Amino acid sequence: MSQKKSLKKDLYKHPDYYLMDDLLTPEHQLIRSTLRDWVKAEITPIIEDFAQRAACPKQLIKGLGEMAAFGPTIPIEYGGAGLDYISYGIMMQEIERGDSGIRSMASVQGSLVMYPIFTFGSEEQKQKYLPKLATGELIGCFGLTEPNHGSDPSGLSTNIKDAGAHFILNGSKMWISNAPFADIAVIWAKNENGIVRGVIVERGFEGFTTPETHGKWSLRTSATGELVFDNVKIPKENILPNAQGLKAPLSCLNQARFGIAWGVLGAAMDCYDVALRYAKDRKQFNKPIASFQLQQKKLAEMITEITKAQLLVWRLGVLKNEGSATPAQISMAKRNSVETSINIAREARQILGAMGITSEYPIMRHMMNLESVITYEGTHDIHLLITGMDITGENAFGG
Ligand code: TGC
Ligand code: FAD
Repeated sequence: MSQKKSLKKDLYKHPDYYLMDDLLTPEHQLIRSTLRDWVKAEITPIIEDFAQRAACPKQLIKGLGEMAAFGPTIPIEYGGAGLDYISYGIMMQEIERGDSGIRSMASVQGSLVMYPIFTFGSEEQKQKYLPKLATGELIGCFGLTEPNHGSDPSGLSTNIKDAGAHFILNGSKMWISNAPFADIAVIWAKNENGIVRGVIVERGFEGFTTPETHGKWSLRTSATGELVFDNVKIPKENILPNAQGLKAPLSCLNQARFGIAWGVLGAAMDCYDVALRYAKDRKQFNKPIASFQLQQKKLAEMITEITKAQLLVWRLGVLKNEGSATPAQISMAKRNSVETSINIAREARQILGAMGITSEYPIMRHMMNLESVITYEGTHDIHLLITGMDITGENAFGG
């Protein structure tokens, strides 16, 4: 794989219009500056090249582990960093400032693989998998979505049957991040009674394959694939003993959606930061384009929306630390942050004119990435319906 590095200087400095830094502890600020330096040194110089080639920069895995980006809130005794949720949010924000595909790799590992093993797993499963997942020695993926069930996972048809000495798993999953190279997969399947259970499937189990999905114009640095189970024998000790029902996988989504709500604002701030600098520098009609009212309107609206979203995710972080954040509050933040970010990316791209469509600048890559983020972990529409149901008490999902 190419190790081609760009010589461009990464000048990123995050906007902080309402002095949000005053709300962070010195530890939060240290985490942020450490991650930021790492992103500038390791992600920025290579990411455009990998995105152009639709390749996953797996060499970043070790560093992500060293930065504690895998499972930062998991207790230290299991290899995690034992940090609070604002630290987790800050980490995802810095990484996604670099690239949403790399943040995906980290948030799937921490929120969708380590979290369910930590929350629903046996002590043996925690000891066996969590420390290796924390360092990146093992990479995991999370299989909920199926070819015929995306927004409505309750209809999933992947199934496990008790065969005495072991379980037998059949079915398939689609659109799974990290699938093509994951060492383990946390899979959600129905048992004979139609109850959703979680199982840990290891690469190498006979009948388990992970074909890669090609041709994505979005999230090109993240490897996506299918998971196919053809009479796969699952050892009894690989079932998650404490996960029963759809609530278990949906509760994992809360963790990942929280990370996304913070994370995508990193992409938005990068777009704003680049566009502001470009607008001050670029002259047309003998004046910097930043002096034109139409460009100021774009930039002023961007910083307003970023500031509102920063406040919202910070408050959500406080509620999450207190253990009182509701799934519906997390949905609102995921939806708001992604909408804010995708709109900012689109406006920032226009400020750069033709330069905005090139890989000289990160904006078009962020913009394309966000088209996945607005769909995965619950689509934009689904999160709106979750808010609608929460405030009215009426379920508008149908079914
Ligand atoms: P519903 O009857 O509402 O719920 C079933 C049970 O689950 C509970 N529940 C939740 N619990 C915790 N957290 C949540 N977020 C929860 N949402 C629901 C609910 O209270 C109920 O509990 P109980 O005790 O009554 O049994 O289920 P439903 O079938 O009507 O569906 C509701 C809906 C549509 C909101 C849900 O299915 C949904 O969220 N759909 C979207 C699917 C989705 O987000 N998929 C994501 C797949 S993973 C992914 O995209 C990874 S991207 C990775 C990357 O970053 O690269
Ligand atoms: P559908 O559910 O078919 O929805 C299509 C459209 O219909 C959407 O606009 C939706 O909002 C709308 N719609 C659906 N139901 C309703 C309704 N009741 N009312 C109004 N509108 C509705 N999944 C995993 O399990 N693990 C992963 O690691 C993972 N990674 C992913 C990575 C990428 C790059 C992508 C793109 C997806 C990934 N997903 C993953 C899958 C993702 O969670 C699903 O794509 C998502 O939940 C939506 O499902 P769907 O694509 O089948 O769309």
